[in-house]
Amino acid sequence: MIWDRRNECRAREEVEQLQLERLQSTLNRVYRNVSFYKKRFDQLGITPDEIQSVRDLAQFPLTAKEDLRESYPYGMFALPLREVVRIHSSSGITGKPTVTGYTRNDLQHWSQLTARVLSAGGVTKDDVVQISFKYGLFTGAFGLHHGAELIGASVLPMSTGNTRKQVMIMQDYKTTALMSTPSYALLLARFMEKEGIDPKSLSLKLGLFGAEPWSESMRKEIEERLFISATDNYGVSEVMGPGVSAECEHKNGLHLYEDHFIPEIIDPQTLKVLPPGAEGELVLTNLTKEAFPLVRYRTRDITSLDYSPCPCGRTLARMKKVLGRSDDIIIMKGVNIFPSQVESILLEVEGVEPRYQMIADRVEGVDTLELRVEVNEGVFSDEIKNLQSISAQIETKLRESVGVSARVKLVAPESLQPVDGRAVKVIDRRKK
Ligand code: DLL
Repeated sequence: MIWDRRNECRAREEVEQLQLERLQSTLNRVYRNVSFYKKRFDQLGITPDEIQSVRDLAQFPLTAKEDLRESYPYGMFALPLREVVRIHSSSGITGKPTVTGYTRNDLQHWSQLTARVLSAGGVTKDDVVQISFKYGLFTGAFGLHHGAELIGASVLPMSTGNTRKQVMIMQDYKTTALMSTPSYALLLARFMEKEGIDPKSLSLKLGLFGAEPWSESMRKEIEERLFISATDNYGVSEVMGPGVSAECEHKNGLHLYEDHFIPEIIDPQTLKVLPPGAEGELVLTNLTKEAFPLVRYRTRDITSLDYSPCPCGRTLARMKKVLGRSDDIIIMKGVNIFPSQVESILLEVEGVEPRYQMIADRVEGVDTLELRVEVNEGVFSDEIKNLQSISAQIETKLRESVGVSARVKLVAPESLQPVDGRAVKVIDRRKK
């Protein structure tokens, strides 16, 4: 179902006209109220009035996560805290967290956006939605929670952890839609298999997953093991949280809510804007945010944009499924390794789960790569011979299909600790 037909199905010229008007007002606001932007614009000798078309945005400076860290915590807010009614922050796996604020209007927009996500994923007011994202400073749970209530679904604010209880609630309260990270969905599937619970005995029919990259093979695995239809949704806390883009029933790219965000794809090296279809880094500009609007924010996520019509009727640009962040790619002796490549390999190996962590290090000047992989419960207590054969299989597949040598270390089920319910897939100690 389309939640907001007027805004999700506009003609392209209308989308661009609306974006232009909102962009002019956003640029004026940040120029007046955020000293960081005033300084940047002045240095480049540009003023917000120079915007004549959406494409002129490319003349404006990019904003990076480091800029937000320098203004930590409230330096880049465009309004005084008096006007701010909610504060969230990102987990800060890679340093100090970044802080984001919302006015009352911002929260209303956010709920509308996540209601679009849920509707695109098939949720209606007849559904019982279990939100298994962490409630707290992380944007995931609260953002989706309000959208689900707006739709009129019955919301179970479960948060993360306590898998046994999650499954019990799912059985007893007849959950029909699960919202979580894809890796948590797989963990639930594994738990049910271990406990002899048949997923077909549940009422679950939909899974709306996001907050971390997951491949098509992972989607297939989750759909087959939980007997559900799984869709992807994407968001970034600095620009809003969940509610930036989401897949519809066609599962062919995520519709990006262009009436609230302008997407651009840039070459991460030259920083030049790339044409539709080209793969590069996603850059987002807020169009409606009052408390904390960002101009050309570098997400570091690698994707491409497709403006062709979708059979669902939405006219919004679609972004390709994000398979990795530019800073999650490990480069070993010149070979780029995406976490999604490792995930696909692990899904082919019997006895292990696609729950893993890549650790790159430099020992006496030589780069080393260790791949820690969680094995299934049954396999963990198996003979050493079997474990060795599993490690060897993974090492061979990595060498043959990715072209890198890694030391594979099999670890106990659930021993790789997530942060905010999200798997930490890459640790690069060489960067220190
Ligand atoms: O993860 C917001 C969110 C919550 C989105 C729940 C969807 C569902 P952050 O904590 O700021 O915000 O993390 C943002 O997570 O730059 C991507 O690298 C990654 N990410 C988020 N969604 C997806 C996705 C939330 N669907 C960062 N596919 C982003 C791939 C994703 N990566």
